[in-house]
Amino acid sequence: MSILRNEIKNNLTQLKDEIDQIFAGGRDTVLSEVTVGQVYGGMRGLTALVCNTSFVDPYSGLHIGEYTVEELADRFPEEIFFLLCTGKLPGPDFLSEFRNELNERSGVPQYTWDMLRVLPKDTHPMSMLSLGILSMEQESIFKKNYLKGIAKADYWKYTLEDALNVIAKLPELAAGIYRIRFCDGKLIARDPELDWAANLALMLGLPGSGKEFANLMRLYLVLHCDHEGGNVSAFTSRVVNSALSDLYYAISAGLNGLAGPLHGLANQECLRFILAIKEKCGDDVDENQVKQFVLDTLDAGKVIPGYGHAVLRVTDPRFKEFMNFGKQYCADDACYQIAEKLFHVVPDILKTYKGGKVANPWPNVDAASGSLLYKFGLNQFDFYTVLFGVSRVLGFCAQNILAQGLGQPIIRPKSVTNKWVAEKLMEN
Ligand code: NMX
Ligand code: MLT
Repeated sequence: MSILRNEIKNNLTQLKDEIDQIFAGGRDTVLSEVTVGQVYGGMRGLTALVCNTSFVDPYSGLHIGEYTVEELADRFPEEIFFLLCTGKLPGPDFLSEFRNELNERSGVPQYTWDMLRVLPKDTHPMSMLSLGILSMEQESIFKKNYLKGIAKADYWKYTLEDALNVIAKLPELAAGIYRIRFCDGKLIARDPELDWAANLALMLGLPGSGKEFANLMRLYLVLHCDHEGGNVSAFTSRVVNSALSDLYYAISAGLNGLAGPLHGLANQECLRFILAIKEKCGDDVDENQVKQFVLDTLDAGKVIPGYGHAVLRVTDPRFKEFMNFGKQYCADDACYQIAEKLFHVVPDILKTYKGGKVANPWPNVDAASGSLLYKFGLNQFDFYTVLFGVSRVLGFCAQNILAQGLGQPIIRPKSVTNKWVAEKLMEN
């Protein structure tokens, strides 16, 4: 942990210097103007946040530090967490130090399991994940120390403690939710010799899952880790933590946002969509049939899951990485092939749909991942967003650690009424 903590400290020093220079260069410089359309339109395109863990370029996608998705796809999620927090990839000693750290902090409390086991049988796994994290809130190191009195400059250190405690328990918690909700409820013990993703793969206990599935989990947990600061879940988590609600509250809140079908739940919707095509048209469905299915879906007033994005204006590089994995391991799989066919037909349809209103007709991260999980026997779609959540917690943690380290204030933008806007228009 000392390697990580020292490097976060160095990163914070550098970020603070950069901010000092920015402020010296013009604290009052206008970065972005806001239109009436943006105020009523989900603040799309409004530049009003700083997030130093990652950046999404509309045309080249996610960048973490200096790296693109393509450059990070072979890494371990643990290394990505280090990168999110420090701006650089770790040296050779980090992984073993971090594994020891997580081993020491692992172990979901019995009261969390007891609580999860008494929930109604049809509770959504995302509710279970969010509740599972929230149930451990009273363990927060930040909260305990805040009550005793700590210096603002040290908030990030206690936030880091909470982050490590949650990250250590996450694979166990997620896999346990799967076993309780969809299997016989018997939990599988973690293996202290394995990495974070391989442990998750092990504890899910899918019959016949081997190295390839562990590799898919590793890729999955890398690709979903962070997507700058304005996406629903990360922003929610940051807003909650900005009130100094500890990370357990902030993570649970962020996960609640991720559970929406326009955000993280789209991955389960994508597989449902693919299976509906398969059921209607069979395994050998041709592109014309896929096209018709898409048009019928749009005519019914529904969105095409896995397509479109608030920021991206190209095919999501994360989608490309999943498709590359699929080409290698699932090329003959009917669901993977339907995902490919959708990629061939959907963008052209969305380009002209609603008079070209869809800002981005290209696939996002969710369009392919479900078909790969399904191929490996993970056929409970309700569980897919939990995997997204396990990975995205890395981003929530890193964003909040850095924000605390930079002493960022409570987030509280100004809202106005229709009357106020109308009067403003009259003035112009
Ligand atoms: N299928 C049909 N219509 C769409 C789609 C789509 N995939 N994407 C956008 N539109 C519509 C959108 O509903 C809106 O229509 P209206 O004005 O009638 O309400 C219009 O196009 C303009 O929306 P955009 O500005 O293109 O998109 P916005 O930034 O508001 O929303 C998404 C972005 C991602 C919410 C939207 O593209 C969508 O609903 N996609 C499908 C769901 C999805 O894949 N979500 C996952 C996103 C990634 N993630 O994991 O979080
Ligand atoms: C994400 O990964 O959070 C999604 O692509 C949504 C977003 O960035 O708005």
